[in-house]
Amino acid sequence: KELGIEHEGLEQLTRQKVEPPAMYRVILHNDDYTPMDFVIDVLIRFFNMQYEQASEVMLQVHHKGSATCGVFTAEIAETKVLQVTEYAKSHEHPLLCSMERA
Ligand code: NFA
Repeated sequence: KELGIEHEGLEQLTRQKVEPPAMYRVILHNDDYTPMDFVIDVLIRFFNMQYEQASEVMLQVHHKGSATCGVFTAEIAETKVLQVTEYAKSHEHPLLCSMERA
């Protein structure tokens, strides 16, 4: 129990047959109105980036139309999308954040 072994089936104890979790890219999309500094703030605040990396990703979104901010399991990716969407709306910016299966 202490090692969590009680919860594993005999099959998983005898051979490694556990699928890795599905992963999702979280995408930021360009628009004409959200300030660059705000996008950098979002990347630092919700995607744990340093200023330099946040600036690079922001410019990638600005120039290419979109960019991946990170790759996460479904529950984490959903939370990031909700947090970014809520944060942008609360600051009255149209910044769009979405997720897609990696
Ligand atoms: N295109 C926005 C501007 O010129 C900046 C931006 C970058 C917006 C990345 C959204 C995402 N102010």
